[in-house]
Amino acid sequence: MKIKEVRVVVTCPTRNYVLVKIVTDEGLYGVGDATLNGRELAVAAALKEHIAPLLLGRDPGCIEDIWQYLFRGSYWRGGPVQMTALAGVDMALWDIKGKAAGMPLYSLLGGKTRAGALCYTHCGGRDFKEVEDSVRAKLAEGFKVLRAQVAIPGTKGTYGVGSGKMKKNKNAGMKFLEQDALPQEEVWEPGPYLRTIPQLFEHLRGALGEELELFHDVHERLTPIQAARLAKELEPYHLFFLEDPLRPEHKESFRVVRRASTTPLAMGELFHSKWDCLPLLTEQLIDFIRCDLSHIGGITEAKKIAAIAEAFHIQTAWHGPGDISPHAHAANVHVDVSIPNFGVQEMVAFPEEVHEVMPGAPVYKDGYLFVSDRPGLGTDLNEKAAKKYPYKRGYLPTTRRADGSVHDW
Ligand code: KDG
Ligand code: MG
Repeated sequence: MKIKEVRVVVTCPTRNYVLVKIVTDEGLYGVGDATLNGRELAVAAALKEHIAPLLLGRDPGCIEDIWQYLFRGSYWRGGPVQMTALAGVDMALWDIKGKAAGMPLYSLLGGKTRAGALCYTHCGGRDFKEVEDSVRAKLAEGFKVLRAQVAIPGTKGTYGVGSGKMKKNKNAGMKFLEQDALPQEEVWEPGPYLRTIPQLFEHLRGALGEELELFHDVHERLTPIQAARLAKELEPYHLFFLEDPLRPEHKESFRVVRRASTTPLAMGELFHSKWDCLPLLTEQLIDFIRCDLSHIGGITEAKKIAAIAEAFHIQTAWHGPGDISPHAHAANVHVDVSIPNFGVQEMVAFPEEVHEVMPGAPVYKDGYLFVSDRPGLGTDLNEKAAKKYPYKRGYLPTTRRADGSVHDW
C-alpha cells in the first residue's frame, strides 16, 4: 500500500479545526487532528507545503519510520507547529493501520485494560454558589471527577469560568467562548486569586462532602513560591490534582511546589515531546502527565510517554479540550483504555456542527468515555459538511496585570 494523496482540511464548525486526510492507492484513508488553537493556518501550511510532499509514495504502515523521518529528518525539529502537524499525520496513519487490519486502535495498541475511560468535565461560575450548582448538575449527569474554576473578585475575564464573550450554541444550551478576530484582553492578579481558590474548595467540600473528586486548573499563571503556597493551602480539601501550576519553562521549579505539599500535581498540556516530560517523570515531581496528543506528535509519542510514566508510578490525564477535534479525543480514549497507568480523561460535549463534520467522537456514559469497535480511530470527516463552515481567524485571550503589563494567559 502506498500514500497517494495528503489533503488538509481547515474548517470552523463553531471553532477552527485542522484535519489531515491521508489517502492510499488502495482506497483506504485515515484522518488525524492537526489543530493548534490560534495558529491553525501555520500548521496547515507546514503540512501542505513541507510535509505532504515527503509522504507521497511511502508505505503508510511504517508509522514509526515515517515519524522518525519527519521528526529527525527535518533538522529544525519540535515546537508546537511541527509537532501538531506530525500528530495529524501520525493519527491518520494509525487510522489507516486499524482499517487495514479491521481492528479498532485500542486493539492494535495491546487490547483493552479497562471498559471505559473515567472522565472529567468543567464546572465554572461567577461565585462559589454558582460553581456548587454547576458541580451538582454535573454530578447528576454521572460525573465522578470535576474541575472547579471561579471568577476572581476585582479581575476581568478569569480562565475557565466563561467570563469572556460567550456564544450560545444550539446544543443543550451549551455556551462556547467566542474567538474574536483579535484577542480579548483579561486582567488578573495573583493576590486575590491565591486568597479565593482555597475558599472555593472550602465551600465545595462543606457543601458537597468528600466523596466526589475535585480539582483546579491554575493555567500556568503562578510563580514557584505562589504555586507552593496554593498547593499547601489546598491540602485539607484533598484535590484529585492541581493542574499546570507553572509554565513548562520552569520544570525545575516543580521541586519547590513538591517540597511544600502533598497535593497531587498534574502537568503537560503545553509539552511537545517525551524530553519535555522527562525531568518531571524521572524525579516524580508530578502525579499525572497530561500531554495533548495533538501537540506531541500523536499516538506514537503518547504511548512512549505513558510507558516512561508507568515506570515512575505516574498516571495519564491527556488534555481533552474543545479546541482539539473528535479524532484527537478518540485517540485519547483508545490510548486510555489500552495502557495500564491511565488516570483520568478530560472531555467536552461537542456542538452539533462538530458531530456533523467529524462523526464518531467517544461516547459519554455515567462518568466514563467509550470508543467504538469500528476499525481505526472510529471517527470520520465529512468534507462536504466541512465546506459549509469556512475558517474564521480566531485567537485565545491574552492576560495583563492590573498595572497593564503582560502576564501569561
Ligand atoms: O487552547 C488552549 C486550551 O486548550 C486550554 O486553555 C484548555 O487548559 C485547558 C484545559 O485544561 O482544558
Ligand atoms: Mg489546562
